[in-house]
Amino acid sequence: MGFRKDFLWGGATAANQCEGGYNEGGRGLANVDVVPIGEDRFPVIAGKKKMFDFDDEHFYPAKEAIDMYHHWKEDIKLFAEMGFKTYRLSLGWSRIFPQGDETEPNEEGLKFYEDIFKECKKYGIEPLVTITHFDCPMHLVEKYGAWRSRELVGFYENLCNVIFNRYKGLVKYWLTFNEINMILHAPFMGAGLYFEEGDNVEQVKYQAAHHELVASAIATKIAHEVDPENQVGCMLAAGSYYPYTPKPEDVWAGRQEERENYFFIDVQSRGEYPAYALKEMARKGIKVKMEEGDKELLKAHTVDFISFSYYSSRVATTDPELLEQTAGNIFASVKNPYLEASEWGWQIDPLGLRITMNDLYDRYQKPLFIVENGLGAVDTPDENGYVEDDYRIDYLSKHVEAMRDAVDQDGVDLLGYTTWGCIDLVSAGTGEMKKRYGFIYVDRDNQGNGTLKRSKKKSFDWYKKVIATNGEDLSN
Ligand code: P53
Repeated sequence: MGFRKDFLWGGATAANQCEGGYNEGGRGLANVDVVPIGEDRFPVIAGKKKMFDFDDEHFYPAKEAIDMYHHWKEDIKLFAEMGFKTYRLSLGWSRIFPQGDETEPNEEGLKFYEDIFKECKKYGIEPLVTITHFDCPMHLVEKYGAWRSRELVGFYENLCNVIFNRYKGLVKYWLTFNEINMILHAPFMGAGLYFEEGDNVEQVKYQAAHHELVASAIATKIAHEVDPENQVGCMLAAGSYYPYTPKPEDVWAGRQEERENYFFIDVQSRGEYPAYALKEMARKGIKVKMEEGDKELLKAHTVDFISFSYYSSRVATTDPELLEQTAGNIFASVKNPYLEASEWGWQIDPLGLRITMNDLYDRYQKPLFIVENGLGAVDTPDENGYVEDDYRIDYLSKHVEAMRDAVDQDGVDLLGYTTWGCIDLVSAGTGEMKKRYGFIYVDRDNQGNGTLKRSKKKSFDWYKKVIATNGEDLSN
């Protein structure tokens, strides 16, 4: 009983939210650099706000972030001390291809990640690598319109050829696109997309999504060719929908919301556009342009496992305007009256994780990997940087328990669990430092002040014990 013997316990980060060093080592500028702190950080609306560079009025947290660019050795040592079996990180595309469309990669960027992977191996930590976590070189955004252009597929393919060959033997677990469904909800952050006046926004989004899906299949193909040991996963921003009432219309509304997200995973895991998506696109007049061979490619190179992030369940209804909404601009949904919420209004639902796991496992019958889960909270450190974060321990222990139930009681095949932001980092949704997820506190505030000193929170020792007992002892 319990988790598999080789269960991959660990933590997760993303390059743009922790590395900093935005102009070091020959790195090029990326979409994720030029979004300032604030709820309204993404220029989504046509013609409104277009941020292609820095300005003097705003603070850009990704520039320095928590400066992992210079602290990675110390940080990995702390992960090892907790007993991490895996560490999920992402590659900064513009470190390896500063412009994105070069033929030759930037050696300094490649070497940076190679050193990190070697350091992980030293401690027996298996790297889990997200090839792109929301980032796209700014040059590709400006010159090609990012993923709206088919040419991005080729540039991504170049990146994949380089990294799979270079990191062969060092990295085995790969994720192609972080939260691939985010392209619909936050297109600039998710895929570097922006819209001009007169654009058919839905058309552009689904065309870009198609390019990402093809790129993902190509990545899977190359990964398997270069090293049959490679395991490639898709990555979904998950969280099942509950109908607000038993009214059939509410149930139906939930089904439709889920399909919008499942669409991506259906293609990546089953290898074809699902019937409901084809019908929906036809109804909306969306015509996805495919090239010869695309369909065969998608069919032949499906993913090995399904990874996802889970923070909350969601609620669907036919008349959302009559009901209170949750906070958070990206995945706001109707408020569930039975659930508590975090300080940022994200509703807390451990059983929802078990439900989500069952939904995904029933649908795809492939191993699952939970690659993000956690509580964003305000931490108040004492003079030594120690944080008594019982609220975080409470959140995580309940979620681990629910995931254990999914494994033990329901028979879900789960490869591993990496908590989000195992070390405090910049929030993707708001750009704040104040919204912390870590077991490790980082002395830095929203304005960029602080010593960047790392210190252990109470949850550090808690997680260490959870890992040591393979999830048996969750007590605080
Ligand atoms: P933050 C929204 C909803 C679900 C997942 O989010 C999300 C978002 C983006 O805000 O993104 C993932 O930092 C993402 C991470 C992100 C994390 O969730 O807004 O993969 O990059 O940091 C948590 O609290």
